[in-house]
Amino acid sequence: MFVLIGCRKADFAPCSDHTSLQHAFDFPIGVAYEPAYALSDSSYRVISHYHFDQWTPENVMKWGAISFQPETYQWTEADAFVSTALQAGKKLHGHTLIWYRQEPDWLPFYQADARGWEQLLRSHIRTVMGRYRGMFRAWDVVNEAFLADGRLRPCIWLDKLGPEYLFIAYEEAAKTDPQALLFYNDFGMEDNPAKLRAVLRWVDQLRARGIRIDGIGLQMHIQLYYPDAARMGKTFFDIADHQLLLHLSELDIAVGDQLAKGNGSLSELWQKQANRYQTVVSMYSSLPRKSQYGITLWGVSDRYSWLRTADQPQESPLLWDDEYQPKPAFCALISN
Ligand code: 9MR
Repeated sequence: MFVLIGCRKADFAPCSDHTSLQHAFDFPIGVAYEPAYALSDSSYRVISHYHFDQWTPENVMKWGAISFQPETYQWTEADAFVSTALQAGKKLHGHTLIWYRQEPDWLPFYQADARGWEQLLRSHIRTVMGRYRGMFRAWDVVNEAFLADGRLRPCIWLDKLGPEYLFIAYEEAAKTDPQALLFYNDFGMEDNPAKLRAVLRWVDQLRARGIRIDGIGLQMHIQLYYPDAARMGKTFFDIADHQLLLHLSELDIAVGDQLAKGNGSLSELWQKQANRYQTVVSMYSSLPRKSQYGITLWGVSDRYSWLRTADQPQESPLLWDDEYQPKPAFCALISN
């Protein structure tokens, strides 16, 4: 295994963002896209179009966002997202069909026997993937199904169908859109061998049953000093060695904890963040080409990051600052 760590420690001088990020890499560079921001904020719109060649819907295609009554769907926003993306020539990464969060409000009250629950699971996957068949490069079929200790996360599907729900989901997805790549997406695996082992064992079980899965999404909501770079690099190669595509699917690098501890000014931490971004991207670039599905940033500007909260008002994990100035992290990536 060959891993490049912290190859460049110099400060990153300010740079312009006239050069498009997507052209700096041999693999797609994606972004989590939120149509509401694009409507109200032209800088958001311009950057997401100019710098990224793949879009993941940050929220608008989650089950709870498209279904307000049992087995009925409200497609307006999802359709608009898909057509905007396709008109702009973007690749589409579907997110997410089955997740224990952002589920429809009606789901816990749904009445059915086990067969009925299986039908519901299958019909949701068929309905959403089928509507956009051939339009998506890939889907996160199931999101966050495993716990840190490698057991399956309690959720309504585990409750109603047992572990079989995971096999049903991938079987239905493969049948519905044979062209789309099928991913399993989760957090924390980059630093948790027990969780990674459990997921890879389950991949083997899927394959033993002839059910297709093509890749793993490591969300990569990471911090400046955690997880350890070498461990992350090892995880990248473990996934590639398992004949799976690797997607760094929700990358952002938080600095808020270091700021709160007084471990540097914001501008010092942003330089460290730039180095850390460069380390992650260098490790990813050293994977075999056939394993590289792409890297997706979980947002454009710090101002809308999901990590920006009342407790962390200065949290700034992304490549553009609140005023849409490119940060050192952008400059590091563009000069990779
Ligand atoms: O970024 C998303 C945020 O806007 C939503 O409020 C949140 C709801 O749970 O989901 C965020 O995205 C999540 C993603 O869909 C799955 N992985 C974790 C992400 C951050 O919570």
